[in-house]
Amino acid sequence: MNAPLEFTRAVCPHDCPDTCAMRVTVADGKVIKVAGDPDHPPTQGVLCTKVTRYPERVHHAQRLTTPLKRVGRKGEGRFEPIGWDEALSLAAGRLSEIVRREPQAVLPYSYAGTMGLVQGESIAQRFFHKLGASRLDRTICSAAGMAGLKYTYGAALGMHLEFFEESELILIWGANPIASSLHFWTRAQEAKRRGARLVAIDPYRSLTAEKCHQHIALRPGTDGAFALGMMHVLIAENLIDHAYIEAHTLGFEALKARAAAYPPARVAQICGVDEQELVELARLYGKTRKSAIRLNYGMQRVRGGGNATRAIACLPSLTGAWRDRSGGLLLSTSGWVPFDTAALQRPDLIPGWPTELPRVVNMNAIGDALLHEGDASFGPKVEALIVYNSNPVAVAPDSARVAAGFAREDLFTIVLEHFQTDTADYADLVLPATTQLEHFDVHRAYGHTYVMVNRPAIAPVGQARPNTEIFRGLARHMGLNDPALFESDETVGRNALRWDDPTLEGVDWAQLNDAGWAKLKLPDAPFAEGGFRTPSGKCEFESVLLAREGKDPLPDYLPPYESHDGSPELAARYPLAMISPPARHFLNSTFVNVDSLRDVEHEPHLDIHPHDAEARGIQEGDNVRIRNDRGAFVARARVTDRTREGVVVGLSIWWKKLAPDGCNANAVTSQALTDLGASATFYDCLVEIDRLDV
Ligand SMILES: Nc1nc2c(c(=O)[nH]1)N[C@H]1C(S)=C(S)[C@@H](COP(=O)(O)OP(=O)(O)OC[C@H]3O[C@@H](n4cnc5c(=O)[nH]c(N)nc54)[C@H](O)[C@@H]3O)O[C@H]1N2
Ligand SMILES: Nc1nc2c(c(=O)[nH]1)N[C@H]1C(S)=C(S)[C@@H](COP(=O)(O)OP(=O)(O)OC[C@H]3O[C@@H](n4cnc5c(=O)[nH]c(N)nc54)[C@H](O)[C@@H]3O)O[C@H]1N2
Ligand code: SF4
Ligand SMILES: [Mo]
Repeated sequence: MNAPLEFTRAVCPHDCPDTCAMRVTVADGKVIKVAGDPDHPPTQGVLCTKVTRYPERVHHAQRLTTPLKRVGRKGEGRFEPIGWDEALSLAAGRLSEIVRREPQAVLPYSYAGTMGLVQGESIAQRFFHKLGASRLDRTICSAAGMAGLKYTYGAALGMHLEFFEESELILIWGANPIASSLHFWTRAQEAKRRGARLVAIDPYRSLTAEKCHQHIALRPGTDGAFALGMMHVLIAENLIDHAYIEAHTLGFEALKARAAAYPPARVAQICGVDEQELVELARLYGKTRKSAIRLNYGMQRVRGGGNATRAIACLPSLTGAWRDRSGGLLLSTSGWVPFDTAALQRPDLIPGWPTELPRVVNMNAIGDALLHEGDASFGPKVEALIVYNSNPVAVAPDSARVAAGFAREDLFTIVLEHFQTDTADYADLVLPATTQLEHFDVHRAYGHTYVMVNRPAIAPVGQARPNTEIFRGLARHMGLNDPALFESDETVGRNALRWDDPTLEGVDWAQLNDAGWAKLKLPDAPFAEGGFRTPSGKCEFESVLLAREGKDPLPDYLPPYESHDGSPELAARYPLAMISPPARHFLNSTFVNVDSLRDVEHEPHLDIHPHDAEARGIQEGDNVRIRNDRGAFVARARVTDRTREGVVVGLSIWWKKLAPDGCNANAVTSQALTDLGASATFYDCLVEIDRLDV
């Protein structure tokens, strides 16, 4: 007899701008199907391929179901099951001993394995704050772009997803929405059907770029110059909105002088693009009223990523594109959400608050941090590391250093996970965590303007526990008794939002829980009448805050650290620029162990231009070694003009232990940081390639 079906509303937890509403079908306590909710406007009833396979991930034979204690060497992956009580006592004992001597020797490491506000940084942060642990700067993804927006608009604010359908021109810039933001792509296609022109600006002919009317393949890391070149043309040809500039911007004369230094001929040379193509794009942009930019994070993973974001963010304010709801720019909408960070994370629990705060460690330099012996400027050596919602041994740059750090025998490492990842292999203790379908959460999005609630659809698999419950358990075993550490998930979630904010007018907690989502009340065209959140209230071409910090207040082009312009000697040894953007069927390193998805991606590939391949005797299907001074990894060559000459592309991020040589693209990426935001520079990476004779 068929088991009765149950249905639950859930939210896709992944680090993706779309934050879809899901409907989960359960039979006999097992998830049998997840589908997109047809009633949620951004989702429109559709999930991406990856998440459609959620039941396979949740009920995977290799889900971690009990706490595990390491019995082999670090990295070897040999563990034996232990009970929760034993695991928590063991962890509490070690952590208490370290905290008594030096609280800052404890370091959390986490990112966006789940974007949930509750299972992300709520009880976890409160716990680390209470201990006085080191703080982590969570900058691995978007910090340069976020800083660029902050200095220019005052916050991470942008256009509504929905109105791209009405745009007449869409620049899809450093973005590959077919892979990484499907629900934006649906809108772009609708715009295309209505006659809009789509232009991709990307060094690689991505799945998206090949479906646009035009593809401008600039060199990686040269977007700042490209945007300044567009400004040059817009200003020289008077394709700008003087009234908008006068009323709603700051520093036009200074920006004009800066853009004057970027004539199209110079820019064409920097970017490796056709001069005429740049000029014509600028004209088209200036003359089209409803012109929209879908910027995404692919263009800011380089040294000048923050400045480039600023330069691009100035464009719609120069042309007055903001006047229409279908004009402007979208990088992130997260700043619209009335999010109460202090209530959620309780920084006031820090013992020295607010004057004596623990040191901050930038997550992009986790390799160096773990290998540091400690000194006056770095602070104490890291002795305990607690990893949740992240897989740093696979995703963090300069992987050999990261793995060496994790391999330290005197480092006590706890990993909260669904699976035995590359990182979990280095743990002393692995603690099994619930997935989104097993716990409660509240979500905001960075690609649309809804807040959402996720309800558990099934009981925890095995002995898995929500992150919050694990941190509560650690706190209890350490004898901590602050009530803030023991609040329920529902209470934490409710307090994550500022309910008195006008954007939530007419919505209350009960209603949000019941409906599953609520749209924030926002103007259709956010900056039609100005209203930027900068110190001046204007779009700051010339940034008041940057000037105050003693930095260049105007956007500029900074060549990549690793490029022919930025480091000619290095470029002589390592002439190819490598970028490693996401593979369509993985989400960062999540899903790599889901067989049906890994089967589609098949094996690690490296796309290389025919000229570069020929110069190295490489043919389609050859195994190649990609190397630089930091390390090397192996992939199967695909000889293709999808990539421009001088640029190689390794779609990512493979689990190292599922790759043929136990390495992935992060073997060669660097720990250097961006100009603004101290973000990662994954796509600022020179390499050389050799054919392997096998
Ligand atoms: N399927 C899938 N979806 C994902 C993810 C995933 O791993 N897989 N990851 C999620 C996460 S965490 C994020 S942050 C987003 C990332 O998604 P996006 O923000 O779209 O960023 P990327 O995919 O890194 O890069 C997008 C495009 O930028 C191009 N690019 C690289 N360097 C440059 C450059 O210097 N200039 C320009 N103009 N373009 C450049 C790349 O070739 C790529 O096609 O996607 C999210 N969605
Ligand atoms: N070479 C290269 N490297 C990159 C990038 C790139 O483009 N190229 N992209 C970078 C970017 S943009 C990002 S955002 C980072 C992403 O890096 P991460 O944030 O580390 O993302 P994932 O690799 O998806 O790993 C998330 C892990 O969290 C676990 N997880 C999910 N939900 C939960 C939960 O509720 N509880 C617990 N305890 N665990 C959970 C998952 O099982 C998964 O193993 O990678 C970066 N690394
Ligand atoms: S990964 Fe993105 S597109 Fe896919 S279901 Fe989740 S939110 Fe939607
Ligand atoms: Mo990301």
